[in-house]
Amino acid sequence: MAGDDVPLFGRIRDKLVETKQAWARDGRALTGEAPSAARRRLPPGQHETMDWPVLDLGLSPNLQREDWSLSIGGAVEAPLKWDWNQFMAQPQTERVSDIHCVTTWSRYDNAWKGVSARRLLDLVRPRPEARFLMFRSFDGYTTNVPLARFADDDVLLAHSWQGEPLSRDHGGPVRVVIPKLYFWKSAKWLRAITFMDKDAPGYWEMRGYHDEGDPWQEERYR
Ligand SMILES: Nc1nc2c(c(=O)[nH]1)N[C@H]1C(S)=C(S)[C@@H](COP(=O)(O)O)O[C@H]1N2
Ligand SMILES: [Mo]
Repeated sequence: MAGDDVPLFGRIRDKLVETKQAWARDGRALTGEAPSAARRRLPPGQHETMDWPVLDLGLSPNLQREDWSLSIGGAVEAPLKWDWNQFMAQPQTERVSDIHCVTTWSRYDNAWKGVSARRLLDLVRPRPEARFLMFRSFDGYTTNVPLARFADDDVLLAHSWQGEPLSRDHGGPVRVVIPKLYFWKSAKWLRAITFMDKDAPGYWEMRGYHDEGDPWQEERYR
């Protein structure tokens, strides 16, 4: 009869309750940490670092500002090409944001200055079919992002970090900064942006990295 199970079930349940009561008495798993502000800021699987690691393919182009230019084309109404002076003549935007690298380090409070993605979009006017972008860099690197991610108001084409010109190692003269995606999406030594109606993988996306790369969803690999 089913009734036979009741005492056994009752005993198991009592044991669980006892254990839980004991944990409550001992304050088990209490860390004494402040409410999880730090954890809300740190995506899953990441740890905070104070320095700023350099990560790239090992070919760090030595570009003088005079030799640098940025071409923007593809599915846009008004393609454009900026040299350094034309780029710097654009309205300048400052943003402070966190870096999250897929290799698990995060670096807080990076002060960037540059031209906002919003400004660029106002000028080139993506066609209705444009849904993705490809960044192309002077070292041959490429990476793709959805247009909706690029259109975020914290996205910059940055030339300065913490009030200083962006160093060659970190992508100077100009790099992309997309704070809400893993840092491999933030192309260094930016050379061109192509708007596309269809998605296409970039350098790491072809090698097993996730297509979108949202650190809060832990979209590291495909
Ligand atoms: N042009 C270019 N951009 C690049 C890369 C690269 O190899 N070439 N590496 C990406 C990767 S994997 C990361 S984690 C970040 C590292 O940027 P940092 O060296 O400034 O930390 O740049 C990204 N942008
Ligand atoms: Mo990376």
